[in-house]
Parts: sequence; structure tokens; C-alpha cells
Amino acid sequence: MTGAEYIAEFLRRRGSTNIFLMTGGACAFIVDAIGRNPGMQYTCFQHEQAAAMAADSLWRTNKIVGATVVTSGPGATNLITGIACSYFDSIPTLHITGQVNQNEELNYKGANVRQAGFQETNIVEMVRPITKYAVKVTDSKDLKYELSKAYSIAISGRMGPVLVDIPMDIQQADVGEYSDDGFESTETVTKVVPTNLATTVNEFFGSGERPLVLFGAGVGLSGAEKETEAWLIESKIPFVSSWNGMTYFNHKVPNYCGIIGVYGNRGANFLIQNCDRLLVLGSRLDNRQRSGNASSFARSARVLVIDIDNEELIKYQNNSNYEPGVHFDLYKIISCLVDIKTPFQSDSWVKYWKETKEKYFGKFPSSIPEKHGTISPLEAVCKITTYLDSNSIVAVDTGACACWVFLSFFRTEQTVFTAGGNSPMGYALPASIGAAIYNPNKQVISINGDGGMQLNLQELQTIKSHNLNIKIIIFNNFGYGIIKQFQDSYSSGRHFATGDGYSQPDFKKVVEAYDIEYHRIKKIEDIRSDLFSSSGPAVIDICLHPDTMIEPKLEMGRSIEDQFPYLSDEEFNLAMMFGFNARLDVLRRKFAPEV
Ligand SMILES: Cc1ncc(C[n+]2csc(CCOP(=O)(O)OP(=O)(O)O)c2C)c(N)n1
Ligand SMILES: [Mg+2]
Repeated sequence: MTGAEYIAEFLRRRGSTNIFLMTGGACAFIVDAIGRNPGMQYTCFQHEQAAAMAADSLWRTNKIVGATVVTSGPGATNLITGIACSYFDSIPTLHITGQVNQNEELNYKGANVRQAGFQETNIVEMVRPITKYAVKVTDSKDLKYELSKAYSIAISGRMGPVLVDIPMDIQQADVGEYSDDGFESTETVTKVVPTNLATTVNEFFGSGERPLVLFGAGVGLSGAEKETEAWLIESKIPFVSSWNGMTYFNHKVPNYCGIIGVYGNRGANFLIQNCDRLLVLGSRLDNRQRSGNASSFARSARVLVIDIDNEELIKYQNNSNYEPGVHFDLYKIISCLVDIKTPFQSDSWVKYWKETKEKYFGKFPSSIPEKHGTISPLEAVCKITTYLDSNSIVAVDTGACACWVFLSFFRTEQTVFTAGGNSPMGYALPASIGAAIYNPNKQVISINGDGGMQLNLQELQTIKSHNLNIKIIIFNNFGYGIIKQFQDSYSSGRHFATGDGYSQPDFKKVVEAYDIEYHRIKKIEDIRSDLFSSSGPAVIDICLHPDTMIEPKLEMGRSIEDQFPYLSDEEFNLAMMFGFNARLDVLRRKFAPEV
């Protein structure tokens, strides 16, 4: 078989049977081989960025390695934003780029020119910092080995994207019969044996009385979510979550207390700041969780982090309240949960976290909608949730709309996800396409801002041409809401390039030009179940007041318990019952007698 035929067969045997692509001269042989392989299908995207984002959604929704095939030069460089989504969130994807014939390439004539072949670009060096492995195949004998190696690296250890760049001459070369190299990555991630892990965790909780667990995405990525959830339910200790961790357990569990962080639930943040033992499972605690004032995070607690990536543990080495982290693949926690003792909780802590949850969990004051009688996006999310099937898939974009979703979406069994680390505008539309193609019988929802909606709008054509069952929601605040709020706080409300200079098309006309159903929603009552029950695509454009804010939200320099809008001293002091109280501390220092 030819190199191109081998690639198609390799992808089929690995279960990536629908390839997301946009063709071009340098990948045309691979596309042709995919088209001829009876076990393979392909989906044509209108932009390679969208194909990469759609591929990224497949592991998040189906635990399938999403694969793209694109041409050299602009085709390859267009993948970059999507690849970065996979890298930062540890999602395995495989990207195959066509490359110019080796007898036309840069090195051929020995001169140091910028480009020799048409659309020749050194994509491997460009993506190296955002892939786990990127390689150009330069000898047809290496093709089998490199594909197998790249795939294995993508799904091993801390997972991530890989890219294999394949010149046209190798695509056409005879590589013989199919014979999978079966390369297995030797990446080791578990330096700690499971029984030792149980001992470490038992000792960690041992002398404390106010335990808390942070459920990170790493629990789900490693495949230990069900067992971990069961252990948490059984142990009855409170737990909180990150954005990408929240999709792995049922939010109705009585001891789940909400999302943490800058845009987190107030109550969940209070628990972080008042606990005395915080066990972090598979979360890298980025600054959206810890705030820019990261050293104030969980400052009254000892913190134990368990992570698959040792580098993520090294970063805490100068924080005195962090235990040495445990480098561990959380999948293996399944075998040692029986040996982890139920952590002790004092009565006052149990009373405190239950009352804190009662007061703040699922409570959504939203001042602008209340003042103007407009739609509260938080209320809209809650209403939409009631119309979703238990197995539906929800892809979320970035901006204020994402904050509203993660604050008010109470997940039962749905899959809810966003590209949390890279967070590009325009992610949710192609991500929902990937999900819908691999899940034709599920309800798929894509939630976008009006700004983000404009970044991959062309993919409405992909949705239409496959008649995908995607309900595309736009939270339309007629501007870049999240940045406007930033400008209100730090640029005296000057809305340069967010409201002033920003514009949007008439979405109705655009959507109808793609022959897709469109609904403009001006009242909460207009969000009805029938909008979600049809089988084809539809855009649901929910009009918000342009000043609708993210509430609560942490402002710069503050620690996560002190979110805007600011609580009265009375309410704040009561909520900071156990932890270090910065507000009281300032007062105490002000009135401390001079010595
Ligand atoms: C590709 C890309 N460009 C710029 C940004 C910076 N950015 C983050 S959110 C945002 C505004 C989003 O506006 P919209 O989609 O309308 O969401 P809203 O905040 O209004 O809900 C911008 C410009 C980004 N995240 N991604
Ligand atoms: Mg907007």
C-alpha cells in the first residue's frame, strides 16, 4: 500500500474513523486514501482551526482521539489555536499535515532561503511548544513507526496533541503491507505505589478537622471519576470543583458545594479559605482558580496536590502551606480508595459548610437584569438545563457567557466542557460539531457570546450540510461583556474595542442565509422546551441588557473569598468563621496599640 493508504488504515484501526479535514495539494493523496477506505469517513470543515477544535472535542465527549488532515503552509498554521486548546487541557489529538515533496524543499539546493516549495512551512518547529510530539517523516520506512509512536505518546501519561508532517513523496511511496509497529510509550507517571498513596492521604487528613476536596479535570481524564465520586459521597466531606472538573460528577450530591475561583461560587470560595486540609485531585490550580494573589489561596490550610505531571507539583515548592505533592496517575486511586479512611470533620465544620452551601449555592443575584427587567443569563441557563436530556452534550465558548454557564449549570449526567486553558473565542461552535458527528443520537448544545460567535461563523455551513442536531445559543449582550467589565473596573469605563468599535451582523439574516432556523429571545418565557426538541440545527439568540455583569467576580489583587459585589462586613466576617480574615486583619492592625 502507499503511505497515504497506510495513514487511512492506521486511523481506522485506532478508532478515529471520521477525519476532520480541509483538503489541499499537499494532503490530497491522504484525503483520497481516506475517501477510498470503506471503513473511513471524513467531514469537510470551512477552516482548519475549526477542524482542530472539533477534533479536540472528541476525547472530552467520547474518549476518541480526534484526527485532522490538512495541507501544508496555511492549512497547517491554521490548526495552531485548536492544537493549543488540546495541549493546555491535556486532550489527545492527532494532526496530520501534508508537506511539499522532499525534492522541492528548503534543504534541497543547500541555500538558506525562506521557502522553496509552494506553501512550504516548517510546521513541526512551530507547534513543538504546544504538542507532546511533533515530527516530520523523512523516510518512508519510518512512517509506520512515527504514526504509532505519535499516537501512543498522545494517549500516555499527561495526554496531549501530536502532529505528524508527511511530505507528498512519502504519501505516494510503497510502504508494503499493513504492519502496525505497536509502539508503546514508556512514559512513567506513577512514582508512588497505591498503598503509599492511601497512607499519605490518611496522614494528611489525620490531624485536621476541616477537610475539603477539590475535584479537578484530571480525575475524569484519568478515568477515575465514578469511583472518586462514590468515595466522596460515602465520606460525606465537602468538595468543590474547577470548570473542567465539574463535568465528571452529579451536582445533586449533598456534599458538592460549587465551582471555585475568580468567577466561582462565593460559598465554594469561602470553603477553600476556611478549610484546614485541602486535597487537590488532578487540578493545576491556575490563576483563574487561585487568583492573581495565588499565595492567599487556601491560606489557612495544608494543601496536598495529586497530579500526573511532576512539573505541576514543582511549582508549589516555595509555598510553605503545600505538602510535597504526589506524582500519581489518578486512575490508580481506584485500587486504594478502600484504604483511605473517612476524614474526621468537626461538628462546627459540618454545620458551617452546610450553612454556607445553603446560603450561596444556586443563588444568583444579577443586578442589571433585576434593575431593567431583562433576561438574567443565569436564570436562562437554569431554564435551558431543564430542557436537556440527561446524556446531552454542552460545548461552551469563552467570555462572560462561559462564566454564567459554569456558575449556574447543575450537571446530572450531561457532558459540559470548554477549552479552559487556551480559551479562544470561537471554540464552542466547532467543538459542538465534533461532538454531534460522533453522537448523532444525542442532543448537542453550543453556548456562545455574540463576539465569539463571529470567529467560526463559517461552520454554520458544516452544520447545515450534515443537518446536525445542534442548538446554538448566543448570549447576546451586543459587545465583549467580560472585557467591558474589566474596563469598568480598571479603565474608567472606556469601552474601546469592546463596545466602541465592536459591531455585529444581523444574526437572523446570517443564520437564515445558511438556511438554519433562527429564534430571537427577548423574554425568559420565550425560552421553551420546543426550541430544544427539534432534530435539526437552530440558533437561539438570547438578548441581554448590554451591561449585564458577571456576578460574583473577583477583582485584581484580592483573594478569592472577597468577590465583587462586596458583602457587608457582618456577612463577610460570619462567612470567614475559621480562616484568616483579611478585612478584620486590616482593622486589627489599624487599632493595634503602638509598641
Ligand atoms: C481568539 C481570541 N481573541 C481574543 C480573546 C480575548 N477575549 C476573551 S473574551 C472576549 C470577549 C468575548 O465576547 P463575547 O463572545 O461576546 O462574550 P461575552 O463576554 O460578551 O459574554 C475577548 C475579546 C480570546 N479569548 N480569544
Ligand atoms: Mg458578548
